[in-house]
Amino acid sequence: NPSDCVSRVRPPQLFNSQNFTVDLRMPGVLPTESDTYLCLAFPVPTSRDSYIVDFLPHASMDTVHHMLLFGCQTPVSTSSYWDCGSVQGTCEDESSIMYAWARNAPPTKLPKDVGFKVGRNSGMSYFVLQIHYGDVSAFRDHHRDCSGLTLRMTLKPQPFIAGIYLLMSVDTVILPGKKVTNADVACDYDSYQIYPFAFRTHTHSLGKVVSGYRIRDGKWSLIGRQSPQLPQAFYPANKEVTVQYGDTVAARCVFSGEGRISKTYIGGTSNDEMCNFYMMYYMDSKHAVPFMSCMETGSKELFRHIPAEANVPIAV
Ligand code: IYT
Ligand code: CU
Ligand code: CU
Repeated sequence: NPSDCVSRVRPPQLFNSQNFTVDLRMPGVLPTESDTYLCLAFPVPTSRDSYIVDFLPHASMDTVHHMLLFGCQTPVSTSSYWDCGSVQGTCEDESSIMYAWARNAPPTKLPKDVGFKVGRNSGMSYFVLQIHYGDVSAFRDHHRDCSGLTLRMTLKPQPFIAGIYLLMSVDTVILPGKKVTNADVACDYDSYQIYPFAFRTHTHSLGKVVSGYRIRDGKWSLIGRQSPQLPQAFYPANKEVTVQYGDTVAARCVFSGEGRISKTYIGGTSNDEMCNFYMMYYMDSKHAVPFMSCMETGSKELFRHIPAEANVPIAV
């Protein structure tokens, strides 16, 4: 029933309730080609500060390969939905990822008392949902899809604010046929303490393993390590490892150039590569920073001390 597919804000059940839900659903789409990426923009329904406290995915298991939720100021389009597979993408300005659902991976839950802060005053005016339809053979019957995400939200200020720290390589070059190329990224951390609780890795097909660390007094502590060939969801991070002023955060992606006949660069297409390590953290709301990133190449000297596990490919 297509009328079930329309995006809507469900008003509070009670007049004075601070809680509400937002449904981000594809409006009954029929992708015709495999590996179609469709995006949907939805204005944050209030100008007041509000908080996402839970995510409820609705995805057709036989067709949806992954879903990503972004927050931003200016989406590429505000029409009901658009093809966001090519370079045009999701947002005109900086976007920040807030949620990932991937087939065959357990979805992330936010810890208690933690919320993503959104609202037209906090620089997050739009939600953009990206859905990757993988195998579209299930659409041969011409049924329409309303996959998406329900956000549980509240106006009640949360003690802790969720955020994302993205480490990414911008200059890696992978030589054809070369068995091992490391992309090393590291930055000094100079903000208030963060508590990483989930991490996500992203490369394209040449990535073998991606690991993220905190370095304190020369000691490397693992935040998370995963194969980017497994579903690219947020996985639980090592909760013992927090990051504070004076620490260094570092990530290594291991690539193989086998099977390529020319150099592979960082870029947006599937013939290019990416090296991303995302940390999802929470932070005291008093001095919350919702998005941070690191794009500096890690020094040889620093990475001489990286634990050996970072070089061990994960079998998939
Ligand atoms: C060049 C690159 O590595 N791009 C990544 C990381 C990235 C994410 C965001 C870069 C920027 C962003 O605003 I959000 I600038 C990249 O595109 N990663 C993809 C998605 O676009 C999020 C991924 O699946 O991690
Ligand atoms: Cu996908
Ligand atoms: Cu990519």
